[in-house]
Amino acid sequence: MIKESKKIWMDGKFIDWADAKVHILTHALHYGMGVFEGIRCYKTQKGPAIFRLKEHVNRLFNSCHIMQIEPEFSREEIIRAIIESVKINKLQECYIRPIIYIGYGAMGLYPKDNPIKVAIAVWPWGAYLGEEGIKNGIRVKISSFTRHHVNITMTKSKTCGDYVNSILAKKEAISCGFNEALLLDTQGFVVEGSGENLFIVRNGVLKTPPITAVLEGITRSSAIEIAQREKIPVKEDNITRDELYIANEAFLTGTAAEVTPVREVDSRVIGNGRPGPVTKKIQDIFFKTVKGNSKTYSSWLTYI
Ligand code: PPE
Repeated sequence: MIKESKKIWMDGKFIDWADAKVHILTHALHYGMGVFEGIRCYKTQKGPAIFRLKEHVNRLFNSCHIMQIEPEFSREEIIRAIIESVKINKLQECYIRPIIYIGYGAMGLYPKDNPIKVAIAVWPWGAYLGEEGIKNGIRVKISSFTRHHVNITMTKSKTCGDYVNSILAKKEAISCGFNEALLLDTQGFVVEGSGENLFIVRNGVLKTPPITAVLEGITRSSAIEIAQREKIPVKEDNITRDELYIANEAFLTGTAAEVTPVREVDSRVIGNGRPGPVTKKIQDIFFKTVKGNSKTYSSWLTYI
């Protein structure tokens, strides 16, 4: 169960957690037309700090632009509301979920004049794939479900409805005894997890799929920047399933998943079955950064 906090921001006002409700005929609930973000706020010595807030809000507005959803709030207003949400709930560490969606009005697939609603909820959320997963790695399964094609649902938007595909993949992976699913694109290349980007290490090169069929992950771009600064060669290129099987290392990145090593894919051990040196280095710098212990990437944090 979710850990409840006190207040949720809805269309400009803070509402008690229990009262933050929508009508059953809310358009987005039926057809999935809404966009959202996932952002984390970490405890630091200087108080709570939000990781890459501006980048997340920019992606939220890009999602709106792609989906032709026009919120009544500006980027600056949403940024302020996110900061206020963390403050008012008095949380040192939390996950932040802004959502912009088509509200109650007409039903049917042409919601021309329905209101565009905005909400921001925050709650404490621990390691998405488990503390044990972060430490020792997780076991993943290649999904029987294919990832979105850019001309089916556009993958640079974080659209609510897209996640039906993720839920199907995740449920399948878990029912087969794995921790997470990895999806192939329509061409058959390995592209991403149900809610994470993928990296592999082979012969000293860090490789990640290009951003065609995957979400332009903010943790992904942070990991790339960290690797480049550490002089680890990075290549964006297609990855095949068998290349993943013989990788020396693999890991997943995401706001929720942070940097989680992969120790097994389809019952094949990756490397020596333990998080490898490149994974550990990126993971270590990532956690130092988000916890406010890195000068190099201090501009990535917004202190509350
Ligand atoms: N791919 C997908 C499909 C995805 O949903 C996410 C984030 C990522 C990649 C990584 O992107 P980024 O967070 O910018 O590094 N998934 C969010 C939703 C998780 C959930 O279960 O809800 C997240 O991590 O917040």
